[in-house]
Parts: sequence; C-alpha cells; structure tokens
Amino acid sequence: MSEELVTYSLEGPVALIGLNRPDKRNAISDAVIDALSAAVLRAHDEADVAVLHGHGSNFCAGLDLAEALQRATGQIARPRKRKRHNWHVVFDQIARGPIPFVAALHGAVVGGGLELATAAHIRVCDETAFFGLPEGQRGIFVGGGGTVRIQRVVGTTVMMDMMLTGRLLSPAEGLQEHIVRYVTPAGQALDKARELAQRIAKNTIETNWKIINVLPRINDVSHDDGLFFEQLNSAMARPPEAEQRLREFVDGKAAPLQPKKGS
Ligand code: 1HE
Repeated sequence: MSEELVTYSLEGPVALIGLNRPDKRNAISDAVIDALSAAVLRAHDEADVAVLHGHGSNFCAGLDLAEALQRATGQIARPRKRKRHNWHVVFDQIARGPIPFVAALHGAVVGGGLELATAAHIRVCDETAFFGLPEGQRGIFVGGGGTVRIQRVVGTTVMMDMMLTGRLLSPAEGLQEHIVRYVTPAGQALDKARELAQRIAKNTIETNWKIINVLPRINDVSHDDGLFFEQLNSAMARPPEAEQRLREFVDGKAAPLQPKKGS
C-alpha cells in the first residue's frame, strides 16, 4: 500500500485511517482506492474500531476528475472484463466488514467523498464541513454506492434535490438530514471521532459486528423477515464475554449508563 496516499496508525484498539492527498483535496484516484482498501483490511485484522479522516483542509473532494477525464478520453484503457466496481468493493469492506467505522469530516465532503463517508457507521463533522453531490454539474453520476447508501441516509427527496440543484448542505443541515450525528467546533471532529471510537471499542466485538451487519440488512427487508432475522441473531450462541457482562450487571459491578446522582 502507498503510505503517502493513505496514512494508518493504531491507538490501542482503534485504527486511524487518513486520506492523505491534501494538494488534490483528497480526491479519490485508483491508487487512493487501492491504498484505502489495504488500510481497511489491515484495520480489520488489527483493530476493533476504525476512524476515517482526511488530512489537510478537506475530508474528500470525491472522484479524481483528472483521472476520470483520462478514462473518458481513452488515455486510460477500459478494462477488458467487467469486474465489480472497485469503489463498491472497498466501501462495502468498510460498511459490511467486521468492525465499526467512525468518519471525521471537515471541509469538502462531496460526491464520492460523501459516498465514502456514508459507508462509515457514525459520522462526526466540524463547523467547516459542507456536503454536496456535484455529479450533475460534472456530467457524470454517482458510482460509489451513493444511490443505495446516501439515498437511505437522507431519503429520496433530499438526494434528488442535492443532485439536481447541486445545493451544498451546511453542518446544521447535515445534522437535520442524518448525514452526521455530531457537529463540533472547527478542527475538533477527529478528536470527537476518536473519543466515540474508543467508547465503541468497549462493546464486545460480536455485538458490534451484529449492529453494523444486521441492522442495515434488516432495514432492507420486510417487517416479518426483519423480526425473523432479529430472532435468529439474538438467539445465536453468545460469546463468553456476554455471560461475564451480564453477571457484572447482576452483581452490581457494571458501570452505570449515567453517573449516579450526587456522584
Ligand atoms: C481535484 C479535485 C477532484 C480538487 N479531482 N483534482 N468532485 C467535485 O466536483 C469537487 C471538485 N473540487 C472542488 O470543487 C474544489 O476543489 C473544492 C471545493 C473541493 C476545494 O476547493 P479549493 O479552492 O480549496 O481547491 P481547488 O483550488 O479547487 O483545488 C486544488 C487542487 O486540487 C487543484 O489542483 P491543482 O493541480 O490545480 O493545484 C484541483 O484541480 C485539485 N482537485 N478536487 C481532481 N475532485 C464514483 S462516482 C463519484 C463522482 C464524484 O465524486 S463527482 C464529484 C467530484
């Protein structure tokens, strides 16, 4: 993997994965996708939770338009065979893998950058963030799973408006449309994401896996099938940590959900 294009480090159980092409506003080229995939797969092995962020003044300006132009003009040859789109593969590695991802967003979160952000399970932004889908202005279409993922997050009405008009959403609108769950002062999104990731890492690995893999699938099926899948999952053999955690609660040794009054 190219260490320049995507940075990787471990903070205990949390992997930090940073898009690192700030001079091009972290635009996603084929080389960036390969480096991102390598970092994500490494985090699957080494970490219990990962944080995605961008170096420089933006999270990500989306598809590398210079490379897209080279592809459109035949300067980059078309592949002979139709393989699964590499963005779909990598964003699914994030969204449907073994560990939760928290995205820390700032500056431009546009086009493929928003598609990448919505592959994460929780999103935090700072006050500098803006969200957009400028594909219409560029004569192209979303291709990184946005029709599926972004549409499920913000709904058809909002996505249609963003795509047709090119309207940019502010952090407050991002919060309103469920793109983000947390907004921080400028420069603090990464710290907040790290804090959330450390907290998520305290859950059992098995429950985290169920939350990120079962919930989105149940969202896609009927009411009856959803309840059936839920029962299957809740009846799955529980790992030893579950018994230990249940016992801690019953014995009064579990940390309280909220600090006790007066303490
Ligand atoms: C890029 C890209 C890029 C910047 N591909 N090179 N995405 C877009 O339509 C967004 C395009 N970018 C922008 O609108 C602006 O760059 C930003 C609002 C993100 C940032 O503005 P600013 O003033 O800080 O930077 P800049 O001066 O516009 O760009 C700095 C450099 O980054 C410049 O290169 P330089 O060599 O002239 O210095 C830009 O060309 C370069 N750059 N963005 C390539 N995206 C699978 S489908 C997904 C479809 C999409 O993602 S569509 C959305 C594409």
